[in-house]
Amino acid sequence: MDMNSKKWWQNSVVYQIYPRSFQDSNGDGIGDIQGIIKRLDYLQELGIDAIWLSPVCRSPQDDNGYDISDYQDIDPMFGNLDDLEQLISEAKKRNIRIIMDLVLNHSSDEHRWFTEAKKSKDNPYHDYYVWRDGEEGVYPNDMGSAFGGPAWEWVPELKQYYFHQFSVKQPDLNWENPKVRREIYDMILWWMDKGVGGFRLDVIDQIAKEPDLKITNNGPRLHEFIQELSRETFQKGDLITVGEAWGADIDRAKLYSKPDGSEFSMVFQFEHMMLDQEPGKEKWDFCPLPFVKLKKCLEKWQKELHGCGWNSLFWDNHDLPRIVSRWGNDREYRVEAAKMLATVLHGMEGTPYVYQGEELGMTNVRFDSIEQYQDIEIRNMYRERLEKGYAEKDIMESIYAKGRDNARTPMQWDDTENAGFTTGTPWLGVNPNYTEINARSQLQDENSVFHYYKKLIHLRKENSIFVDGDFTLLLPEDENIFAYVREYEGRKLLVAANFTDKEVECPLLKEWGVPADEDGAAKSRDNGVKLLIHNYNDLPSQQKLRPYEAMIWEKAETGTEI
Ligand code: TEU
Ligand code: CA
Repeated sequence: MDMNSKKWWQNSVVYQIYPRSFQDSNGDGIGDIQGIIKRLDYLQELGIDAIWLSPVCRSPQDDNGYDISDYQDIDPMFGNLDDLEQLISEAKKRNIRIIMDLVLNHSSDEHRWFTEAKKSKDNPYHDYYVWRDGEEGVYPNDMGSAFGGPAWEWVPELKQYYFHQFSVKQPDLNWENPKVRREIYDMILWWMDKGVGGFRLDVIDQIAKEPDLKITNNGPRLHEFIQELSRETFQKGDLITVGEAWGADIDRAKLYSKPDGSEFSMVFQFEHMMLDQEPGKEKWDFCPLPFVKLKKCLEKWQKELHGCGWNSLFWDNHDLPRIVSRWGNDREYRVEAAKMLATVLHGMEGTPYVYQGEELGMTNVRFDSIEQYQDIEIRNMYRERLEKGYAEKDIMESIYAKGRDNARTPMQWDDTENAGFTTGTPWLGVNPNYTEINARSQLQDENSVFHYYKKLIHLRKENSIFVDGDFTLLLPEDENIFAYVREYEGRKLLVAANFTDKEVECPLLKEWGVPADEDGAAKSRDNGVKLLIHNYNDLPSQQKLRPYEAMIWEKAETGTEI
């Protein structure tokens, strides 16, 4: 992608906030918008450019806000529209844009469209949703919901079923109906008028569902709908738009992120995120990370989208376990591993996303009892697997490894009660390790994970090679080292990282030209090669990588200054 066609979001870093767990301002134990406003200086310090806000619209909270009952009002638990407008303007003062989370595949069953739709088959809102005639107990087909149980719910008054890919309280919207699409477009334009800087589109690849053909994502009219959505709304502004697409492959991602802006800026694809689950099984049936496969998967996405699309770069979000526990080390090497994972991710081409607490190296949690978990997905899975005869111990281990509440424990601000998140009782338990892992201690420690993220984010801004460079994977078959080169206009970056808790030989460093003195200690700068960032507090070796050691070197063509 050449410089002049670059969009602002290609050189941006986005921070995701899960509002209910970020900062409570009124002591009810639930994070809110005024709490976010209080923390904007912290985010400005980190250096991020936009905030993706998980849903704050009115919702009965069956799926923590991903079940919206009013797309144009704020749920009182988070505040009100004035608070949101204040957030938009306060963030703007700090050159931070606000990205709203749009849940367009389904609404809440408490949305007025659905309460109307349920009244009768000829209600004007009835076909805003997906209905099938039938008889009680005989489902239209055997499709299941992502949260367990059938995807069909019986409404006796209508002698019909409605379709829901997620919870019973999340009826799927019927995108075949042009009235639905028009209402959605008008709502989006209304948000654009309020000055939002972009949108994240929840399970957007599921909107063209075809239940009779058992199609959930990647339906036949998907790109037709998305291109109309983009034309009618996003293209009328200068926005970042990112679609969540669990079913995306390279060809679709090229359509989704086409540089002409005909669909989105980019998508979240999840191929790398599904590598540590048994093939063909659920995420709860986890297996060790196939490291070489991870490298080749990321290499594929880097090379295939270079110059003809755009990647999102993420390890974490509100649905995923925390990466330092998942693929790093959350014990003796937690700090090194958190920094290493950040280095590998932020060195690639694409827009990086930092999930709240990831910049602190926050970890997964292990609550003693299922009662302490709040997530509908966890609770349904626990009940279903217990009924199927799974051992409770194994069920809990699956929850510890892959449960979404791992990412939803309250943000750890300091070592006071409840980590400074709330003066009340937190809606979900605080991870007990907040006394060691918290923002206040890390802001004061220049070697903290926070300051390392701050340096990484700054580095990307200062060096266009991060945005425009191509990608070459090195040591593809190596089981320990993730190394790659970025190249642009005669400059090269070497990213080298040890993904293990063992010290490993790495002759690549010397071969690539890392300078060293006579006893093999690398020099941070010599003959056109410079160390840009390193996650240990001393100089690296030219020969080996210590546990979770990571670094980025820069090399200019001979004769050009570095
Ligand atoms: O997630 C889509 C989705 O499919 C995930 O829930 C995924 O199936 C699951 O997390 C795998 O563990 C989006 C939102 O990010 C999620 O929070 C919502 O629950 C879901 O859609 C329904 O809106
Ligand atoms: Ca609150």
